[in-house]
Amino acid sequence: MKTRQFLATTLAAAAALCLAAPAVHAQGNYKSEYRMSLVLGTAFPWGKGGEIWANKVRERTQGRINIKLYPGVSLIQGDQTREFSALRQGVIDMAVGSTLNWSPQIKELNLFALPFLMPDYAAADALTQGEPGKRLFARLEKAGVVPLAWGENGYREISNSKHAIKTPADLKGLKIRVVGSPLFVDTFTALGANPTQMSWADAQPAMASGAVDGQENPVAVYQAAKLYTVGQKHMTLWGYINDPLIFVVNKDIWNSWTKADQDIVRQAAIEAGKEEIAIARKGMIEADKPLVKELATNGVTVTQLSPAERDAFVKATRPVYDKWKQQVGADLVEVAEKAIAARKQ
Ligand code: X2X
Repeated sequence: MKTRQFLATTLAAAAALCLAAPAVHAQGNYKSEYRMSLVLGTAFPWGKGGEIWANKVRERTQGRINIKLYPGVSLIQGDQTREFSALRQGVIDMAVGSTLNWSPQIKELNLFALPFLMPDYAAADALTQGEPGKRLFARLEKAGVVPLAWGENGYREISNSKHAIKTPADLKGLKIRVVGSPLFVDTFTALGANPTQMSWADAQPAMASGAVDGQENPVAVYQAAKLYTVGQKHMTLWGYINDPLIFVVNKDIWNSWTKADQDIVRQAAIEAGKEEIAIARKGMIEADKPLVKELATNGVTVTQLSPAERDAFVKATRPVYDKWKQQVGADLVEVAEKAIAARKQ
């Protein structure tokens, strides 16, 4: 009797499972793992943002959407400027990516690399959280991906192994590693430097061997990567560009999820983006800038520019700004300039 009852219950449970399983599949063809691409791993604010997103999604979907992090853009062998194409093609399922790395494919994203467009954090927020951000997300959707939220790599400051940079003349002849977009080559050429394009993976050995003299990256990246150990002893805080990050999902993957799960992934991205921005700015927005102080304890010479000194860099790069305003789209740049002028400080 007991055995029969047990058998009946087991059979009923098995039947229910058989019925339920195809229903789940019909709703969405879920993979056992989703691959998230990142340039920088969890030692950096960028990677932490990706981890926060993945954890929230895993928890809130009870593991239905299980995300694995692939830092070092390892799904595309470290070639960060190919990330956007790989995302579109489905080699990558989702990413927290830099606008700088995607700008070779989406020219409008060069907006953020226009030299000295964003004078402060409020200006960066005015772009990502305002009309320019909306337009850029629409542009990305048109390109076939699903953008969900903004994060931030940070204001990019220049370091080098030779001497303090106080004027554009100090950059003359310095070999500077830059990221993917040709806009960077124009900017550093205008400043009299000798720019060379290189992935982040190649940049660190190049600094260590002295193949390049300098680089530009946020202070948080410089610190976490310990660039003072590869000869980068001089840093100038010029804040010439801010590098936002975008939380994004491949379109086919997105469409394979239920509406409820899409909502969870989007909401988690928005929250993770906010948290990531706070992490990225930590140490830089307090009055005494603790992160900058840390540089000094690592033996780095930190150069702060007076407004007049900074202005010399703005002037020297203005022709590049004007040229690339056309490439980005004069209309979008004007919307951005207006958003910045109207920002709350
Ligand atoms: O390569 C860089 O400099 C980095 C890590 O900041 C980016 O991916 C834009």
